[in-house]
Amino acid sequence: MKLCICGLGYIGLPTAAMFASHGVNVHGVDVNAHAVETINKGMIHIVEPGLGDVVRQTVANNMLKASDTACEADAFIICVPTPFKGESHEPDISYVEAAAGEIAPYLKKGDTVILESTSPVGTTERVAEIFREMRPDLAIAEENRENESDVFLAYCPERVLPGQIMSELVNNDRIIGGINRVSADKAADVYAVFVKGELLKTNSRTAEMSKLTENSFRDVNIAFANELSLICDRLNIDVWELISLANHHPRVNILNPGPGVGGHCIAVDPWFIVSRTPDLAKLVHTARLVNDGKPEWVKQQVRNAIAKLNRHCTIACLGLAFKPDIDDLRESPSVFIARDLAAEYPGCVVAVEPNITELPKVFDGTGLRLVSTEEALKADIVLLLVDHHEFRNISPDFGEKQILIDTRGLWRK
Ligand code: SAJ
Repeated sequence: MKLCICGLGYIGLPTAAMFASHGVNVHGVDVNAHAVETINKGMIHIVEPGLGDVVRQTVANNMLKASDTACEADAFIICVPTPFKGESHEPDISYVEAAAGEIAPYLKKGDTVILESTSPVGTTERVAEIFREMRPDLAIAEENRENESDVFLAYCPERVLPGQIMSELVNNDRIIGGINRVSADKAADVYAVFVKGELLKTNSRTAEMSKLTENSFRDVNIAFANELSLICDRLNIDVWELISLANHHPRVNILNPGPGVGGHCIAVDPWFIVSRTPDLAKLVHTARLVNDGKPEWVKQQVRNAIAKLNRHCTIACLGLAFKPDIDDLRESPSVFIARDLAAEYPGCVVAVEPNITELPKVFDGTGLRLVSTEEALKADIVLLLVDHHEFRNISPDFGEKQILIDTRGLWRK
């Protein structure tokens, strides 16, 4: 089998490398010239445990090649980003449309095309439309008319957790939504090359919605925990004790409050549901607002603490990553909180982030400094934002004149 993968980022490159290490001849495509060059040298441009070795070996064996253009293949996989349109919460599927346009000239009878990018419902049907417009010589049949298909098309969302991608790619169950039934069968044959999890077949709209639903489920549940943390603070109840007690009920499993929800998935995907059905997606929408409102509430806690100490204060932010034990600072609520506090209290804010050595550009001009945990723990206000294991493994002793704001419940008294 020859495979062409469009998009060699956090999902596309590991997927390409996995296929190549299982005997598939893989041609990867990316618009980023630096990524293409790096991969063709057998190196990687992203951080993911275990990926570097597989890329090095498969490039050396000539099983994996990167390029800026697509080519003829038996199967095509699209793994390009689907960001928001500008400042809005509307999904931008233009990269998916561009990838479909790139692939279309190379399609031939019997080929299978799979879309993996997180997409609003109906995007796979839009890809089918593009193929029909550009290649009227090839039939892509609608549901129930599969015998008339020349090309097979399916949606199969990625569901891997960054940091564990190489093992989750193999072991996770996959949802495979065909534009018609035979397309789901053909796409399942492609993944059967290395996937050990179950290959669950459905139609493309259900598969698209399943990805959005999984991340919305998590967002709604985190929002419930975050809302509880606000209510408990007002009512003078320890939310962590409350949750741990309530979770003793056999059918209750409340998640953990925090400073907000970060990353590129959980804070984004629910909007793809809201934008399609704004009048119906009330709970999903409210969860987004609750989680997006949490950083502001945390900043207010700091202002209240400064008012209480009633003196010039130093503030230490512990953790900047969007979740524990990773170096990923993208869309991290902790970064927004630290940046805003540094702007509000110039020269007074320091931060500890054990997983980075340099602050990202967003802190340029804010005066915020990276310091050691030891130095940070001497600040007047210690704001714990991320439960990294480095912080978990210590039990600091705070003086009477210090205030601890623990957004993760790590060091609560
Ligand atoms: N968070 C909390 N409280 C919790 C759990 C998480 O505040 O109890 C916060 C984290 O601190 C972080 C954010 O939520 O800021 C998201 O972290 P996460 O670990 O829940 O999820 P991601 O974004 O790393 O990965 C998710 C996963 N989806 C689900 O668990 C349903 C992953 O399987 C998906 O593949 C990924 O999104 C994706 O690519 O869509």
